[in-house]
Amino acid sequence: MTSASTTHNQTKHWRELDAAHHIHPFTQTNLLNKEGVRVIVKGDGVYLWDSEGKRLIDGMAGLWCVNVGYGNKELADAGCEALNTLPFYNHFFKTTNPWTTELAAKLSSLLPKGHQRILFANSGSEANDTALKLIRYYWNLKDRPEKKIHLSRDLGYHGVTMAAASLSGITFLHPQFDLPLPGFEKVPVPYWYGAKQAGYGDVTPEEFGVLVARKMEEIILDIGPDRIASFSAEPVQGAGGLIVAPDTYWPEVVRICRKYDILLHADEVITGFGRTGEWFGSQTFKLEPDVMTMAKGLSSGYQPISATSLGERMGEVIANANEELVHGYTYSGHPVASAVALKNLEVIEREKLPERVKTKIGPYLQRKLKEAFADHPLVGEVRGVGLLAAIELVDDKKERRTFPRSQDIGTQCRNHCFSRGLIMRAIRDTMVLSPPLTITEAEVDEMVALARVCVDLTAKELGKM
Ligand code: PXG
Repeated sequence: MTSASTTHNQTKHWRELDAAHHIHPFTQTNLLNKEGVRVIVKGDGVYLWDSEGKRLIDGMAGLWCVNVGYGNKELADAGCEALNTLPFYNHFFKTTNPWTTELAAKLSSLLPKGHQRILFANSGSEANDTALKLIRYYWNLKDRPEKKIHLSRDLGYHGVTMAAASLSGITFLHPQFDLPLPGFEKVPVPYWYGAKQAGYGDVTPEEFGVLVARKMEEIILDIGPDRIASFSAEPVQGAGGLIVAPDTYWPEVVRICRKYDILLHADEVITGFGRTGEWFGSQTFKLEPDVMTMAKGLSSGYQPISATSLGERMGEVIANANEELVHGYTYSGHPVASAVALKNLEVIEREKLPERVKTKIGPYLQRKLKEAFADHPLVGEVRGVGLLAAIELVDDKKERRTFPRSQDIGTQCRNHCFSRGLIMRAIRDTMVLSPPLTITEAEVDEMVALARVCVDLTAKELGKM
């Protein structure tokens, strides 16, 4: 048998097993099983290989997380060393381990001022659940039990547990599960490109930023500020469509939170660890959050680990409470995940990846994308910050009008990408890139050239080119 047919038979075998036994996240199982799943077998740098030997350039760093790129031996070795030394022990019984304590201290040194107390969990959703519980606990300890409502934004994504999904403003996350839970309220999204279509009129981004913040304030006054516990937001909205707020938005929102004594929760699950050109998106956008949540880039995705950090205000109250904190997971501060995350932070720091994103490769990607898609008939806007970028495919550029959802142009474009060897995420009709922070200029060139080919193919199918 030739090796090509061997690999083909292996692929077939894995597809059959997967179809029979594996239910995938965010996937229509019966459709996927008919089509057959793609088996990813290897990663190196910014590239992945599937079981048929096809190479893909991963423009999404996995799921916005492989910040140091695939195949980093230092991270693998750090994980192996912990696995061989202490594969598990917990933190429940007055115990800790060297890797988790070192990680907590290292992370504290990198976080914004005041964030000196950290809790660990395993996923972004869990970190957000933890943040919400601690926000409630904080107000209970402060004798303000009426402060219970959690505000967040339309099109926000905060995960899938009962509370994190309730906090999310992507509404399709809710109906299958009778969510959101009571006590979760939404405020508008600072999505300027969609403002005209959403009925805000022909406003400038600066005007729009203030307008959206004012709407938030109106909602707060309607509910009653005394009932509102917190406002949760991603510094840049990721899964909601890579939405970068206009410059006028954050200063207003921060002011409003302070004015009404609403705790500010920055969900840094995507924006953390160099992605926006600083260690944290909160620094890029000057948020000064009371609580922060992190996952993904904390370990560059090499191990499941997440963290919730408390600013001084919450940290002091919670750490000095005269009772047990009734919260924690079996795997909170897992030694192997902690060892890998600790090494990951060392690598990001030593390689100066946030600085590289801010001064070199981030501006390079943004410039190359703008050049490649300037005046493209299908592209309404190229936007982004650091190594987060979006190419918005639109029906009518002048009116800033999108295609009807039923046409699903984004998926059409994404299919071209996969078959040409590029992984680019489609969020509605917005094509998104979030590559490893280690990507080279030559690899950016390759990625942008492929993206152009695939958007051209989509435009031709639509008769726009
Ligand atoms: N907050 C943010 C901002 C996220 O982006 C989560 C929380 C939840 O993390 P976990 O680890 O529980 O998944 C996320 C996750 C996508 C996509 O397709 C994005 C995420 C997860 C899966 C898919 O864009 N973000």
